[in-house]
Amino acid sequence: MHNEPLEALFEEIADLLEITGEDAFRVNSYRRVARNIKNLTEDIAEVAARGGVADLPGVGKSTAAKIEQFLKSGKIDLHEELKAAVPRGLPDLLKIPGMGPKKVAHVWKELGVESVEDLKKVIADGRFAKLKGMGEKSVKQIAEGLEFAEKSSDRTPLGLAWPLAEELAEAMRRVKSVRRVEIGGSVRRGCETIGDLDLLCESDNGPAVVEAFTKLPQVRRILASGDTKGSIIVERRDGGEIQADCRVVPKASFGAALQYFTGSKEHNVRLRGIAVKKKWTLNEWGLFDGEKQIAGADEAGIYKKLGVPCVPPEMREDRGEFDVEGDVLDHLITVEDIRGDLHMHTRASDGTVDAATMAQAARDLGYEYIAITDHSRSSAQANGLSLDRMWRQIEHLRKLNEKHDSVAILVGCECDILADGTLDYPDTILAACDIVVASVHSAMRQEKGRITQRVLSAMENPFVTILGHPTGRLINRRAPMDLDIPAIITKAVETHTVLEINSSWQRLDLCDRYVRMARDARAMMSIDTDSHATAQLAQMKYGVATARRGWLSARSVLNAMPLAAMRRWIAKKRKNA
Ligand code: DGT
Ligand code: CA
Ligand code: CA
Ligand code: ZN
Repeated sequence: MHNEPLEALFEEIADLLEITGEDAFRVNSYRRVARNIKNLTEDIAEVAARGGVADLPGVGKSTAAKIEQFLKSGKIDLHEELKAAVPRGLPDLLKIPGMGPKKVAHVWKELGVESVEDLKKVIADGRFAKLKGMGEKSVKQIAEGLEFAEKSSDRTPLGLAWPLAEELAEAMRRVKSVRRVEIGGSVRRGCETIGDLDLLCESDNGPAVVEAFTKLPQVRRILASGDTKGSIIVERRDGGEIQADCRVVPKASFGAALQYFTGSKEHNVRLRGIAVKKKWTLNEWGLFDGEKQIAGADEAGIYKKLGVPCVPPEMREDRGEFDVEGDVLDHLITVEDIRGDLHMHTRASDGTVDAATMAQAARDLGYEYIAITDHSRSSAQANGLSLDRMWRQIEHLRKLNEKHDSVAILVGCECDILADGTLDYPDTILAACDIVVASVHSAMRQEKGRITQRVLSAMENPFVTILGHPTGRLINRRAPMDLDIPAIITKAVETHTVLEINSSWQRLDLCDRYVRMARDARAMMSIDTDSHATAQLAQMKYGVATARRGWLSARSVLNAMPLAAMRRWIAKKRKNA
């Protein structure tokens, strides 16, 4: 797929143009092209092959030529020229929350800032704050953003890492002499970000397997190539890169190696401790009583022999998993438990297809029901629906539901929680919906007491079913809101309000630790994709992985309930209206 790197390239061109002071019209035209490429359902290379590039919305002759050049050479001249005209470290500043292209240009021209290091200096010595047009608030925000950017690493989000790991595993499965391939490490544990990919191959011919691994078409660079282990750098879908390790193990040790290289390190330390107490040793080759191997060919056999439950990978974090009751493991939520998706957008607001298309895609996934939850009127940047348009949307969705008998379409909205804690739609509209997702999209930097109170008061509304992406964080890009999470969880239980696990891999919000807290408090949760296109419905597995990391059982997931039970659950809160 060429779309994502090309989208990123056009975005970067727009950023660089803006930094160099190009007029807004030209900058925006590149941003529009980037967005259109992102929303394509077909690979841009295929569009080009059938001569369709010039017909794409917003693409004129010169842009079409740039796309053709990219497809031929992976580069665009304008991009190269712009990069040469702007200091190398400058685009990095754009990654700092609060630093848009205009501000970057400003500090570059006025203070000679050419890198993140330079920016830190001028913030520390106070010159940044004295700059014309820099409000006290934005200086504070940028200083905080800088701190966040330092902490949020270059780890790869799960949504980019997991498909890539599967692609590599699939390729290795086709290698002769490889009998079995499994993904280990943090991907198998479903962690929200990934340091590197870990693959295990069962084979008796290590060198041949390692050689095949280092010759995969995905390889950008080879880091190491030994008799039983290879390390490579592969390209990510977004143009970035990530390391992948491949280890070759014999059949008798495959389970032990899989257990060892799945981790986490902390979980493994505990497990080894349990073995030591029995006077055994556990390592990546097996479980041993003296010289004798007593387990190791399969993973479950090791746990069994040690007398502890076979903990699912997502729970292997040394968070009490060895003392877990069997019941927790029996009911741990799976993707198959999911019966519907309760948060998604259509073309009516900022989605890419209409509700009928979404319903069709949901049916193909085997869902019983979906809720269409487009944005409310204050989300202007997301084309939120005015009162008028929302009334018509309700009517439209009701009719559509009557026509569709294979998937129940619930009428919903994603209603903004405004800065003062009131809701963006009057109760008349909310009452006319079957389901309401309430979310914060603005004024996210209010201080803790205020923003918590704001969310709590929205949860009091009897028509608010689900609190959407509760903390508002974007992984590696935006810090969570400063919320009192225990207070939110308590209120959720008290008011019969559902807490969302937003499955979009950019969000995964609530995160695993908060899911665990909510679960322990017996709050109800929903796992939704917040899809803006049909393909995004498949992101459900990231939310489910997060739920499993929070030990969530299917019984505490609203959209694991059959339709009628789910409706009853929603109705219970509404009775208080
Ligand atoms: P990552 O890659 O940072 O997202 O996290 P992991 O968990 O995939 O870590 P990684 O790739 O360094 O190692 C994979 C697994 O191998 C890790 O979860 C546990 C195991 N492992 C690696 N190094 C050690 C070690 O020094 N001691 C122990 N007990 N286990 C280790
Ligand atoms: Ca790893
Ligand atoms: Ca590794
Ligand atoms: Zn939202």
